[in-house]
Amino acid sequence: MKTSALMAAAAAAILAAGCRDDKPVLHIYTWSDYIAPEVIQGFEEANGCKVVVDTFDSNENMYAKLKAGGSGYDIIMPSSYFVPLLAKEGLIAPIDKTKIPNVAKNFDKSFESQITDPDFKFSVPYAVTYTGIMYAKDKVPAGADVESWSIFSNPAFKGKATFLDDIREVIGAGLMSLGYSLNSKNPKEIDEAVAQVLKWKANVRKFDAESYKTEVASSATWLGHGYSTDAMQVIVGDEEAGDAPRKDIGFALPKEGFVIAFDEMAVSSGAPNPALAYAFIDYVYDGEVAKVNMEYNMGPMPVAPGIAALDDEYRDQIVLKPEVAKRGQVLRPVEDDPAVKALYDKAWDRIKATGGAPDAGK
Ligand code: N2P
Repeated sequence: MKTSALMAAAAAAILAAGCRDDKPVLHIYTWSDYIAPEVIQGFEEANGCKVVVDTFDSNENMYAKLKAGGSGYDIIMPSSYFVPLLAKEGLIAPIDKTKIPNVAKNFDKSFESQITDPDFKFSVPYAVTYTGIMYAKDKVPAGADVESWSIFSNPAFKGKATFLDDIREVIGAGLMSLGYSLNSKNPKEIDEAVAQVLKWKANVRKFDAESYKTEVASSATWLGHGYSTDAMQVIVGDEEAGDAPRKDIGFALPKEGFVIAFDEMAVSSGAPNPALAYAFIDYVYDGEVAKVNMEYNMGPMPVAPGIAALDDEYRDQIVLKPEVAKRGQVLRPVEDDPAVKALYDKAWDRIKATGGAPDAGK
């Protein structure tokens, strides 16, 4: 081979290996541990691009960052209930449905009642999480009911419990434990929910929405208010990463009610690369891609052929049984009503400022 041919071959090899540094970039702003690495890699290879993932731990923190002008994101993954606020404030752009044929083809309509924007005007549903209680099985005292929010006031868990650092999740748990709607706008009910959470807070070490999963796994804490996906990822383990299944960890969805929260994919109004954003949304609605993604994420995506393709052992862990699902309540928007938002903000300030177990975070 002549030198020039050699160099051309080397250049071709570099291109094929994805080593060009002038590749287009897709910036995604999402929750932690929420997209399978294989899915990211598959998308990069199919589109000759690079994907950069940045994470947030609550809708409020995501919103604050976007408001402060910290964008450069193409895709943002707010919870469904938070989409109307982002749309109202012009932070996300209307969806061009002509660019995402897989969505119309593969969307599983049985999820329609759980989302806020069933016409996909501003967002396309990504995956659903259920909020419950992740726990270390051997630390639950005999007779204690871990399928009830009241476990948070059991003195056996003093300093060993954490709450999500999330206003709607925490106040919602208080509301549901009292038999009220998760989406209550009633000041008296919200007040009672605060009192309930403050009772639990005597045991609570900190508010945290990301590290609790490894803390329960390592016994640093024993009870974590948390997301089904996080807990199931730990319980099922990750063979490839060398993480064995954890039979000693459980996840319970309280009988008084639990949160059903869809997270969505929205295209940022200032998206540097909207074409790649649409390509990604369409890609994750492919049945085979969705299957791989769900078996990593451990939460259902509303992608009918993906759900149909799940391996049986995973389907049982990912798709809720109807008798369990009916105890859940769908998180709905209250944030777009300024008076109700103020009520929740005040309640949250009181929760954060009062009491807590030793070294409880404020
Ligand atoms: C974190 C998942 C968060 C989902 N891994 C919030 N609905």
